[in-house]
Amino acid sequence: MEPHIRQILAFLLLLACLKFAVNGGRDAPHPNASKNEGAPKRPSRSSDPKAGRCSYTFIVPQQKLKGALCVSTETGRANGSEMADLRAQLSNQQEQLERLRVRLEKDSALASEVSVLRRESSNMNARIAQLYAQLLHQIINKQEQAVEQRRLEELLLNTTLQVLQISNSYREMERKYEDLSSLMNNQSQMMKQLEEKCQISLATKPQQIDGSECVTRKESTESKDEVRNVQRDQSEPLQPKQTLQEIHGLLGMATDLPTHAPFISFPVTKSPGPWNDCQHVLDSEEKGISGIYLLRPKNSNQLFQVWCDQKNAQGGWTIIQRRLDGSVNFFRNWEQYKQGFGNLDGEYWLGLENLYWLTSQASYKLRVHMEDWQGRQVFAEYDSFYIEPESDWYRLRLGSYQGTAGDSLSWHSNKAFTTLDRDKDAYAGNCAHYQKGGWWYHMCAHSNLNGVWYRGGHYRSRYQDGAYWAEFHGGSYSLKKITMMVKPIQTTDIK
Ligand SMILES: [Ca+2]
Repeated sequence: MEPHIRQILAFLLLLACLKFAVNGGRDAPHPNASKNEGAPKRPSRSSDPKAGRCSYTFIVPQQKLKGALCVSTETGRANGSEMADLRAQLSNQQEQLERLRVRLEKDSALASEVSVLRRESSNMNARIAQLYAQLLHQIINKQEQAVEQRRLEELLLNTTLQVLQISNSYREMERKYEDLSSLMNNQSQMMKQLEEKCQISLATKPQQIDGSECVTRKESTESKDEVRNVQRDQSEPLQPKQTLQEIHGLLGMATDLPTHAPFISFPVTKSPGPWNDCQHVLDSEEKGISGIYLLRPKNSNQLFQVWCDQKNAQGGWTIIQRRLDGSVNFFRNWEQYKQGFGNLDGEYWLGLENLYWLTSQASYKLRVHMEDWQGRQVFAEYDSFYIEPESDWYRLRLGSYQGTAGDSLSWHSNKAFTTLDRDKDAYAGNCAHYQKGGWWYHMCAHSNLNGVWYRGGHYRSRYQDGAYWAEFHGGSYSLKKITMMVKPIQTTDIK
């Protein structure tokens, strides 16, 4: 038992004793009561003159009692100092009780604070759970972003690899181009050496030269024709006084040259010519053989070479323009379109001046043969075709259309020829600048057969500058093969 509780119990016992003492034992039962009634009875408050002696015994714990313990009421009354002590103790006990009560109140305040803290703790837990969920969400997002970033990195890597491959291919093509250029230069030098040898042999042994080798300068000067030769693309112009017959002879001597050279090819005919046109050749003993022939239109001094097509559409066709591999640049000036350019066995433009003289000697028809990148072939034929002289800017005159390609040239009939440096079209600007070619532009073109040769057909460009025929695949489709050819109108053509 706690000491203070024991003290309290002792105090209460003492207090009861004191009360008894103060009452003077008046409440004590009469000694004879048990004899009279035989049962205990609550003592009455009547005063007893015989009272004054202690008739109760108090047992105080933790004390060894010896005999009866008597408390004299008189003694209690007389002992005031003890009362004072008891009051002081009572006061102390009350103060202790008061302190206990205060402490108890403090404890209850602490309990309420603990409760508040518990609620706050619960709120904090909820908040922490919410933050944890947010953090988890952010982590998941970051993982997704990391996956996306890895995917983009892989894409970038693949693109870089492709660029490198393209770059390597480009370098390889450049190297091949350089090889071919050097081969071409070597063969040009070889040709020059052969020409010099021929001239020396002509000077020393003119009597031994026959038609199969060098044609004598005497024969060449007799013709007094200025040769208008279709020059090889990006090659040096030939000497103007050197006749084509001389070249034929030189080529005859040059049979030991490498035959696989891609840029060099020579006339396949042995016919000396000159012929009026390819129909003239067809009507002669050379019929049926397509190749390069020497022409000189009637009533002209114009001497030039062309490719004769003796196979397609009954033959007799003089090729005036051809596209097939994009090897020749057709974005040229007026003078080059006038004189002609390209390779006779490949892509070339005959030249407006040659074309003028050619179509002046008779009535000609024009046939345009085209092939797309899927191998589909079509043609457009005009039953009349000629051009005006240079004084009228080689104006186009065209007859009626027939064919399978659709008519994309009649719109250009009666229009002057336009190049980058000579604007004769009806458009405010220069159509040749936008279409990147030379043509009988109007405002500007339904056909642009001298435009840029784009590989693959459909092309992307700022302007419609491909080699197109609008009625066949439209203006955004660059054709694969194009041939423009003329042939004199024969009596069988007239219906
Ligand atoms: Ca113009």
